[in-house]
Amino acid sequence: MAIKLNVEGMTCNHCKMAVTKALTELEGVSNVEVHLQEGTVDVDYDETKVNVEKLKEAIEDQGYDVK
Ligand code: 9UX
Repeated sequence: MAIKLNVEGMTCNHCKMAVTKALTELEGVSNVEVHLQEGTVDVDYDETKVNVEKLKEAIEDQGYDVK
């Protein structure tokens, strides 16, 4: 499963690393691509192991808003 999330507040490379790490650590997430200029995050995940709500929580826990 692949999803593109709109994430507010990611502006520098540290933001990118924080979001990438938080998502990658979730079981079932296989790939994460943060696009700073677009304010988007592409996530590939196994929908039998994780869901969109969990992905959003992981991003929000890092201090960013998911639209
Ligand atoms: Mo960079 Mo991101 O100084 O919240 S860590 S903007």
